[in-house]
Amino acid sequence: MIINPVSSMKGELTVPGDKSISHRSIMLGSIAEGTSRIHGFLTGADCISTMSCFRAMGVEILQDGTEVTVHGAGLHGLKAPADILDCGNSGTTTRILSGLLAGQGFDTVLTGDESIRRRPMKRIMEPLTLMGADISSREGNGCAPLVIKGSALHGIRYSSPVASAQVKSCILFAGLYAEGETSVTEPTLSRNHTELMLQGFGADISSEGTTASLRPGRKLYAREIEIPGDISSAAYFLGAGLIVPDSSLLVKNVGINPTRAGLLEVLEAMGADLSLENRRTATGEPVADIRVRTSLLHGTEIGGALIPRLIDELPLIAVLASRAEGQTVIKDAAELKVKESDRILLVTNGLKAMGADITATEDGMIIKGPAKLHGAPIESAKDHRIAMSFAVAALAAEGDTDIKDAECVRISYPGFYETLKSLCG
Ligand code: SPQ
Repeated sequence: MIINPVSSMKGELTVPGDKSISHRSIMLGSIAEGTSRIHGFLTGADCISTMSCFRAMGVEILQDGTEVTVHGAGLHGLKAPADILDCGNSGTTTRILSGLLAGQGFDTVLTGDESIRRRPMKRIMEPLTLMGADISSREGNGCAPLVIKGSALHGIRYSSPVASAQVKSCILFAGLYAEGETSVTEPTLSRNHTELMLQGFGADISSEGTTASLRPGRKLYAREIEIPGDISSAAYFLGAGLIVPDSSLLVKNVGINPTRAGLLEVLEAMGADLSLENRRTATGEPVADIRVRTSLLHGTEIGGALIPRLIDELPLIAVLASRAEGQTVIKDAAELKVKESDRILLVTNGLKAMGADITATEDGMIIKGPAKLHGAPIESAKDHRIAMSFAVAALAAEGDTDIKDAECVRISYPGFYETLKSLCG
């Protein structure tokens, strides 16, 4: 995909539904009693993978674009799938589903694409094993394919070494099937969509600081869910609106859950002309319209508890930092190395190729700006966040940028390039 620079970006847009919330709505809807109606579902490949896995376990799910109806099978109503469950490219599906499957009355095997089969699964295998689960890595390398034999589980108090919503959610889903209370404490708080949605479905769950505790035994009840736009998808348009000259964009209906919205704090710290309008809530999640205008950005420091609140936005932030005045330091973000790709490596290589002054560190990046970016061939390694971040860089660069495997944006944002084009002056 060749992307050319543009002279301005103007207009309004909505972005597709939140990926994390879309996954969880299918998962909880499937094990609830009754019919859940989901509005604004993300039709990206990752969420379709989750839907296919539950259909394979006998759940009736009807989809009409972004409207989805899930006929819940109840907590104990899932059926043994006839085949291996394919999680595609989705770490969220693989990890959370493993927790849910550990306590079923049947065995399963979970796998996914090449990227998924390289991503670390020990982080979920260890706590699940402590709960009494029988889960193993078929190749013995701590990665998928995962073989899960349905077992009797018991609750644990788990102190997670990593701030990860997938690890936390995996354990909480297993906790629904365990005897006794399950609690997970994280080093710093990760996104809390699972906790909010479990509560909405009627589970007995509470949160205090960085600890979430779940007491099993209650049935879950179907509900109506309105999914807000994904802030991780909105991020690319916010970024483009800030670094493309003479721009003004309004991104409507964006989820701004504080455990997800670290990006907004960083943009403000970088001097962005950004405002939040029309604040409201949608099914327990805070939502707003976000307006940005072209801004002279300056460098900042990003680390600590902020990292899990903007982990998926860091490639885009690095792009913005390359156009900002002064130095930006991103630290405590070693998790970037175990996403769909090694995002530290790919961001550093790509931005260097475009003329930026960027150095990879063990747990992040140091970027000195502002650089005059120029077009270059960019390796996305089929990582949707890399492809979209460099599409934004390309708009503010000189000359053509060629993004390899650009179609991988379908994972989280079908129609991304079309929307981008429609806003370019
Ligand atoms: O699902 P997947 O592939 O892990 O997706 C990513 C992404 O960039 O879309 C990460 F690669 O988002 C994760 C996110 O990084 C989605 C997620 C969730 O929905 O619970 C949590 C984060 O991962 P983690 O490992 O920090 O829990």
